[in-house]
Amino acid sequence: MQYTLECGRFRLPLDRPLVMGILNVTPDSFSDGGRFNAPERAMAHAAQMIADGVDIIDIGGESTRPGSAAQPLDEELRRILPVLQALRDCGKPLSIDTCKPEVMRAALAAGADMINDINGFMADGAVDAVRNGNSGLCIMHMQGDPRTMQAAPRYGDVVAEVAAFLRERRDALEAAGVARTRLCIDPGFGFGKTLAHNLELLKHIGSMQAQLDLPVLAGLSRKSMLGAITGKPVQERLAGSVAAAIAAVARGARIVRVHDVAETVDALKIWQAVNQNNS
Ligand code: HH2
Repeated sequence: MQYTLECGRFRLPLDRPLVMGILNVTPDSFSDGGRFNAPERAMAHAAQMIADGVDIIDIGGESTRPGSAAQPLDEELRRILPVLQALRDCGKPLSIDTCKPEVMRAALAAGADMINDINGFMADGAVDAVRNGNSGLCIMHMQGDPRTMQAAPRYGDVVAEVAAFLRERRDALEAAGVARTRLCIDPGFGFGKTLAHNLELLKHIGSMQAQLDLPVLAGLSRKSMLGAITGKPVQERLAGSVAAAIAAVARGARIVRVHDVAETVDALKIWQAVNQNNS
């Protein structure tokens, strides 16, 4: 299936897998908290990601790692807006990772190209905040909330339940007037899921994408499911993260959200070269 993602100032053909680079401007994100929260350091990190071949930059001002607390609105805006403004003309689409409708509105007014909502635009006012214009929208599934989601994730059929949620949110956004070409979906790896749930979802990316007729974005980078498989702490999950990105793309994912852009871009180039020469 050929997809194109409307993404604010950009139209992104998804005929090759795209790399969304993570720019966390938080003091407490699970793998890089505190490293890029000063605006100059965030800018330098963004410049490096661009040099490394990133396709979309995802700016986050609130950590959503398991157990993290929500940020006050003012603080999230204070973290995000200067970086968004400074990067506005960097030539790459800028995504904002937020669940708050007020942050969505402010970010779009300041020129963000995409909104990435781990809460699937469920907050009161979230759909209204994004319905106009042509920003890209990523709808993610999460069971529970970041404070409690890893306590006891439970599903009857994880793939069917995640797909049903994403379908309901797709339909809600479309009913509000959002064109389908603005949407992508994300099963939300690690967001209220055990290792077995995550693996089941990873295996079914292709069928979910076909059923919902929307491109899948997959975020596996450095996550604890990789630690559970390899036994490695968060700083030693580079190889696992690259392998997971390739596994997701091989199952059909069109966008991968990663910390390690250079390594992922190289791995995807190899994967693509081999795939283009299938005989
Ligand atoms: N994962 C994280 C945050 N946002 N958005 C999408 N669409 N998909 C994901 O899998 C996803 C996401 C968590 O990772 P990270 O940003 O590195 O950490 P933190 O939430 O601690 O800032």
